[in-house]
Amino acid sequence: MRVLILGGDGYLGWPTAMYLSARGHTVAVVDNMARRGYDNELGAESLIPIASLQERVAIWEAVTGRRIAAHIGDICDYSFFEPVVKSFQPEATIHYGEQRAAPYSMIDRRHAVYTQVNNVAGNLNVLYAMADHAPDCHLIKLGTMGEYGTPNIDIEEGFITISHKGRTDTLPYPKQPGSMYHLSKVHDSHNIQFCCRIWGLRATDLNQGVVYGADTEEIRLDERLRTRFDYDAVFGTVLNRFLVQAVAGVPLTVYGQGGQTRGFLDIRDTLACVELAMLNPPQGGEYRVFNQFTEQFSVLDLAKAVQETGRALDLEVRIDHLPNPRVEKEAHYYNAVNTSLLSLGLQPHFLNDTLLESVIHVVQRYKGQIKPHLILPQVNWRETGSPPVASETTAD
Ligand code: NAD
Ligand code: USQ
Repeated sequence: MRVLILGGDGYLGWPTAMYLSARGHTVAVVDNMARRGYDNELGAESLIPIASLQERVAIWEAVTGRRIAAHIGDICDYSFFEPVVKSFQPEATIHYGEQRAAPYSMIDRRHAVYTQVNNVAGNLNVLYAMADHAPDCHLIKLGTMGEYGTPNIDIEEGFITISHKGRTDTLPYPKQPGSMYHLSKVHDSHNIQFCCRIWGLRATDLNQGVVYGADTEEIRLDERLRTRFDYDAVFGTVLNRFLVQAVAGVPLTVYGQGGQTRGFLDIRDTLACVELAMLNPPQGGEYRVFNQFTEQFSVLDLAKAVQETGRALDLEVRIDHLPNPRVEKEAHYYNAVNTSLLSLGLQPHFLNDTLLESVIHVVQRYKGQIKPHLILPQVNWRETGSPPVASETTAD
């Protein structure tokens, strides 16, 4: 298939590009390098050094003989993005190309506005370009399990059947997201569903849980093909962070009680899920939602698993309970359905000691790069981030 991957320089986009290219698909990627810019802004960087997108594409071609076309530009810039879609004529568009960190979106007003404009306007451009130039293309959009929040009932896959005053309907599942970033994904979902309804587009919204891991089959071909691995308090996700903290000898940063429960998956399963969605497209006009995670854990469960694995590797791992910088429930019911991708054939890689050990080994190779000052959280949900006096002059 002709597959356009948006956000193809990112943690998940780059491995997906290689994975689909290796399986014979014609792959083009789009990225504006915004993610590398956030690192510059925050003084952070991927633990694992990564080559530029252009270098990685060239190395991939040298190693495999397969070509991945790279388009450097902003999805929000329609004069750049529209011709890419028009000329490439994708059969599937996999949309990873958004600002994805909840803490980044909560730094202050400017970062909240940036996140929502970048994500929502970019996604609208994707929808308009598809409607005008590739109306049969299947949009595979990365959403988040965090769109649902933590309701006190089971979380269904996108829709829930409700009986109200004697009448029954199947309606979008209620959304209670926990950050300006997670809200942007809710807005995207509404826009996608609407465009499927009015223009007959087809789309799969993958409500993905938190991803962990550093390796895929393709990355193992050549060290220079590695994808980024974030551990800082803004972009690092919880399990990847805990693994780096264990190696650095820093206490694991459990926020609050650690009872926060989320869906998780191995990075290899992200690639498999996206491929399964792509190979099993919905009908024209259909908007469907798959919950994309393989297991549920509480934050404290994960910390204890890392502590246990660390012990076996002679790492002394301590667990700290920090005041929670986020506003979220720390002890709650959580039971989310994830049967759609399993019924399409997903064979999950479940979290176990071997996987944790293998990521720890990767992290140990880059131990010298760890910057401990990036580990403690600085962004507080309870504060707007505005300066004490109304003196902000930064333009949007
Ligand atoms: P990432 O930040 O590593 O990659 C996103 C890429 O998109 C970056 O390379 C960035 O430069 C690019 N991008 C952002 N805005 C763009 C724009 N306007 N134009 C062009 N490119 C743009 O993130 P990731 O971890 O690979 O996540 C990919 C997607 O999956 C995101 O949409 C995220 O919300 C979703 N997701 C990620 C996780 C996770 O744990 N990593 C979990 C659930 C959902
Ligand atoms: N947490 C800690 N300690 C830490 C880091 C996080 O206790 O050091 C807690 C958080 O408070 C939260 C949970 O761990 O309760 C998950 O946090 P996270 O930073 O790993 O994940 P989150 O902010 O939800 O965002 C990540 C990705 C995002 C994706 C989301 C999927 O960055 O792109 O959408 O996971 S989900 O969580 O299902 O919404």
